[in-house]
Amino acid sequence: MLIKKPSDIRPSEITSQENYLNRRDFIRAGAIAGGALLAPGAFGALIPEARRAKLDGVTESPFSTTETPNSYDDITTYNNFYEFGTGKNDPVVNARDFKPRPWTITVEGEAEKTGTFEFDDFMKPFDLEERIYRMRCVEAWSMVIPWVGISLADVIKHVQPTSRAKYVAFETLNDPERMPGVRRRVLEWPYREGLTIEEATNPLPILAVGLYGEVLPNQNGAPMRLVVPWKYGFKGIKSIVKIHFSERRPKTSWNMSQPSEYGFYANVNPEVDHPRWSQARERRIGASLFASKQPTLMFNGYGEQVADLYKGLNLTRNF
Ligand SMILES: Nc1nc2c(c(=O)[nH]1)N[C@H]1C(S)=C(S)[C@@H](COP(=O)(O)O)O[C@H]1N2
Ligand SMILES: [Mo]
Repeated sequence: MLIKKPSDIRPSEITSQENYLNRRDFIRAGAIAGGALLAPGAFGALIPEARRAKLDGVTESPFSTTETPNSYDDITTYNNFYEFGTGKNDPVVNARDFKPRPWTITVEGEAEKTGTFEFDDFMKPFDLEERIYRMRCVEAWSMVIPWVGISLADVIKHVQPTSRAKYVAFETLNDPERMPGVRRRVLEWPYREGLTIEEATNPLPILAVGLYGEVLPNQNGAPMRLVVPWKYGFKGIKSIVKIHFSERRPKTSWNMSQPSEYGFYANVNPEVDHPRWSQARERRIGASLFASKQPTLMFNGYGEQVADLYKGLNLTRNF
């Protein structure tokens, strides 16, 4: 079993959830007593700025995998983030001095609560959860990552898409001053990604703001990036500045760049090969050099949660 169902949650996890809730009640009571001492919004997610700062009030998610996470070092030194260079070891070096503040998130298109929000204000209504998810890159390697994030479905519910919203699109910051990689046209900037509204409101996707209980490192997409665990890693767009709701399918970066190799859906599927290599097996980063590749699971092992989204869809044609 790879994913815990709510019925499998260990008592220790329930206890920690209860402690957390008690703690929140406590903070609430203190806030009433202490009045103006607490900033407005102190009940919601507060993301500190400092590098590697601890995140407060994080609950454990029942959606986590029970697999052992990769090391902090693996997760933060072997990255894809073309805005900071195309080599796996480039982002950790080139994003070191990137400042993910001040930061705004623009919500636009087919939704009721559109506008441009300071990052802190954007985060306030939501709860922070740790979710340990498997990530499978299209390059046939994988990692297990203890993200901290907010539920994308919660965000979408909050901004109230109109009935015309069939897709949600995301864009990364496009700033050649702060991101040396965008001075080269290796992709058409800004980096773009998108999901159907059904995919985006599934309980699994998160907007991650942390890693190993700490603030998200720049090279992993600070201050906020998408994580969609049943899709190839390139759907997990980093350093998001825009969320757009639309009736029509949005353009996505890798599909624009090489449409025959990268589709819109990008669901992890061991049966549909990349045109230049097999997708049947994966190499777990950090495993012994002598370890053999492991078989890749349909939907990265999240089929029980997401297979219904694609009923009747030809997954070979819609790759
Ligand atoms: N803006 C942006 N987001 C991006 C990328 C990128 O180059 N630019 N690379 C993607 C790819 S291919 C992968 S595998 C994951 C890697 O995430 P990680 O470095 O946090 O492991 O980020 C995705 N998000
Ligand atoms: Mo990737």
